[in-house]
Parts: sequence; C-alpha cells; structure tokens
Amino acid sequence: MSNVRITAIASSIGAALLACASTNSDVVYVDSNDTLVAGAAELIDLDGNGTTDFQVYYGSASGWGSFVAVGPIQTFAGNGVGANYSGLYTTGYDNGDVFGPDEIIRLEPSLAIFKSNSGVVQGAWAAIGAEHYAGLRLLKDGQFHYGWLRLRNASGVTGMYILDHAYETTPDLPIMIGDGLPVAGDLDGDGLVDGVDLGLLLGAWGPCTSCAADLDGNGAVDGADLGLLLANWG
Ligand SMILES: [Ca+2]
Ligand SMILES: [Ca+2]
Ligand SMILES: [Ca+2]
Repeated sequence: MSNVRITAIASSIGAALLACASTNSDVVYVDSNDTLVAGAAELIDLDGNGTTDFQVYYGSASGWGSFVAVGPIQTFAGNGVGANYSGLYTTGYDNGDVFGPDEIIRLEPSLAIFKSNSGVVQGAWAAIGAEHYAGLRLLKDGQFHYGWLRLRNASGVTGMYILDHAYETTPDLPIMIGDGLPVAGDLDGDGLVDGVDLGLLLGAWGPCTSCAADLDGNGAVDGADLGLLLANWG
C-alpha cells in the first residue's frame, strides 16, 4: 500500500470520526504493570497524592490455600471495593461496565481469586488468562470518587499482574470501566489517533522489536498495526 493511499484512507476516516472524538480529561490513568509477590501487598495510590489507598495482597491461609485479595487500607474507612453480595469475592468488571454508587461496595478486602488446598479455584479471575477490572471507591476530602484497577491472571494464583488503574477526579460520578485507557495507535499520547501517529507508525515500518508502533507485538510494524491504528482513528 502506498503512503499516498494510506494518507487518503486516513484523511477520509479522520474527517468522519473527528467529530466523535472524545477525551477523558477527568479520568487520571496510571500504567503500573506490577507482578504480585507471595506474602506481599502491592500498594495502590489511586489518586497519586502520596498516600496509599488500596492494596492487592497475594498470600495463603490454612485450609484455604493461596489467595489474592483486593481491598482498602484499613485506616481509611470509606474506601471500598466492588464485591459480590456476601462480600467474599471481588467483582470482576469488564471494559464498558459502569462502577458507581449503585454497586455493592465492601470496606474490607475481598478475594479476587482463591485456590483451596484441594485444588478448587474460585473468583472472577480464576481462569488462566482471565483479565478483569476491580471497582474501587476512594474517599477523598469527604467525597467519594470511583475508579478501576485491572488485574490479569497469567498462570493461576501465583501469576497475577496489576496492569494499570484509573480514577474519576469528579466526585460522586460513576466511572466507566476502562475509561482513561490509552488508545491503541495513539503513539504520541496526546489522546487522539491522527496524522502525527500515522507518521510515527509509517516511520517505523518494517521489522522492529519492542517498538511502540508494533501495536500487535508481532515483531514488525506492518499492515496489521496500520489497521489497528486506523480502527481507532479520531
Ligand atoms: Ca492516595
Ligand atoms: Ca496521537
Ligand atoms: Ca505488528
């Protein structure tokens, strides 16, 4: 495909979608990429103010086996996590769900996943490869803020990853799960997928290891990556 044709395609798509482009300026996003370590808690400062708000803990207990629990730091009463009715399990939300005051919110840690000594694995993240979002409620300056925390189960209880998290800076406003996520193809991170990003992708065209424009991570910047970029144009 020639660059001229690519530019023509991009221009037409861009013209159609530019009016639909939206930014999530009220949502603050953090890419964390932490691996849970046995016996340790990963600490989450949801609003980035230097004070830890939540923890994700990977531990074990007699009769239960291994578990991963998501919950607030206890000293901050009011912070909570979206959980099922009993509060035992962290609710696993998916991209596009809404988390806000209408959800069941637990003020103590709840289990994202647990593996009993008999090998039974339960929780929203039980399946290998499962990726969901926990809903977080933060009490900040006397008002509630809602956010999300994305967890991936790569290899069972022992292979949980915290990918990223985000929160809505407007108090009392429900957050759409996944809101704030970077858009694939926004290579310069300005919140738009446009001609600048297209230029960066084309400039990196060809075999390329660990480069940002290799959107599907197959070791080359090629037509598949161009398709992903164009799909998110705007
Ligand atoms: Ca904080
Ligand atoms: Ca961009
Ligand atoms: Ca690629």
